[in-house]
Amino acid sequence: MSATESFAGDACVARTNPAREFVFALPCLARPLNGGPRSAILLGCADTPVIQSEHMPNKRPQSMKALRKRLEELAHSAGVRVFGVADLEAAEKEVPGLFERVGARFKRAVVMGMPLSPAYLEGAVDAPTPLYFHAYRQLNYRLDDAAYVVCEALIDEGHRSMAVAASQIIGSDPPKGHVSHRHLGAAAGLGWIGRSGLLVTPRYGAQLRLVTVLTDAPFEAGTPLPFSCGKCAACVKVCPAKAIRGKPEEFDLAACYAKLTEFTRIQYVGQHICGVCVKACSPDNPGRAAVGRE
Ligand code: B12
Ligand code: SF4
Ligand code: SF4
Repeated sequence: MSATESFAGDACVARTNPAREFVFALPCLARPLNGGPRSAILLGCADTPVIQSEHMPNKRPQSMKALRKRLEELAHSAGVRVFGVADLEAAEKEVPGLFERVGARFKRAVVMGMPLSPAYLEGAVDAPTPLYFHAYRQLNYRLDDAAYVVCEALIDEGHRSMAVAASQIIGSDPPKGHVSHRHLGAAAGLGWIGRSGLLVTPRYGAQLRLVTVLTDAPFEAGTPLPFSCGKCAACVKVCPAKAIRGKPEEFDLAACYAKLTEFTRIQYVGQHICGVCVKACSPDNPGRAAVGRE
C-alpha cells in the first residue's frame, strides 16, 4: 500500500503479519471543527516484509527480468543513473566475512549511483568547499530514499531485502560501512577500482555517489570490468595528502583520513570529506583506457 492510496467510506485495515506494524485508515468519529476535515488517515510504515492489504490485488510473481526493469525505472525516476547487480554468493567466497557487519546473508546486491555535477567540485582545488558538502549531503539523502523505494518494491514482491545507507560509518580505525558500495559496484560491473580506490565508471568517472540494496531476489549479475585507469594519474598528482600512490592496493588510508580530519575544521564543512580525487577523476581524462566508454 502506498501513502498516496486513499480509502472512501468505512475504515479499512490492511492485514499484516502479527509481528509487524500495520497501516490503516480511520473514519473520523469526532464532529468536524469549523468545517474541518471529516476523516483522518493514519499511515504506518512496516520495518520489514509486510503487508497484504485487502485492497491490494493478488500479484503474480514477476519474472526477474521484468522485476529488474521495473526497479530500474523506479530508481531512474528517483535520480539513479547507474544501476547494476553483484552476485554476493560468489563474492562471499572471495571475501569471507562479507556479511559480518550486516548480520544476515543475501544473494545479490543492487548497486546504484547518482552523478555528482562537476559544477559542485569546481572549488575543490585542494580542499572541500561548503558547496561540495551540500551536494554530498543531498546526494546521500536522495540515494537513501532511492534505495528505500527499490527495497520496498522488492519486499512487496516477496524478496527479503535491506537498504544499506549511502554514507553511514560504523566503527573507527579505520572507519567502515556495513558493506563497501564501491567494491560491490565493481563486482556488479559498473566500473573498476581506480588508483584512488574509488569506483571509476565509464560514464561519470568517479564523480558519482553510491548506495546498495541487499536482496534474495536472484537477478542475473553483472561481470566485472578490467582495471582501466590506463596512463591516467590525475588523482595521484592532486591528492593533498599524497595518499594515492599508483596502484589501488597502495592507497594510504591513514594519510587520507588524517587529511580529512584536518578538513573537518573548515567552516561550513565539518565532515570527513574532500572531493579533490573525485574532481580529478573525470570520464574525459586523457590517458584513461577507452574501455566501456559510452
Ligand atoms: C568509511 C568511509 C570512508 C573513510 C575510509 C575510506 C576507506 N578507504 O575505507 C574515509 C573517511 C577516509 C573516506 C574517505 C573518502 N570517501 Co568514503 N566512504 C566510507 C564508507 C562509509 C565505508 C567504506 C568502507 O567500509 N571502507 C572499508 C572497506 C573498504 O574495507 P573492508 O570492509 O575491510 O573491505 C575490504 C575487503 O573486505 C574487500 N571487500 C569489501 N567488500 C567487498 C565486496 C566485494 C564484492 C569484494 C570483491 C571485496 C570486498 O575489499 C576491501 C578492501 O580491501 C563508504 C560508503 C560505503 N558503505 O561503502 C564511503 C565511500 C567509499 N566514500 C566515498 C567517497 C567519495 C570518499 C571521499 C572522496 C571523501 C569525499 N566524500 O569527498 C574519500 C576518498 C578516499 C579514497 N580515495 O578512498 C564514496 C565513493 C564513491 C566512489 N565513486 O567510489 C563512498 C562509496 C560513499 C558513497 N555513498 O558514495 N571514506
Ligand atoms: S585520497 Fe583522500 S586526501 Fe587524497 S584527494 Fe582523495 S579524499 Fe582527498
Ligand atoms: S583520476 Fe585517473 S588514475 Fe585516478 S582513479 Fe580516475 S582514471 Fe584512475
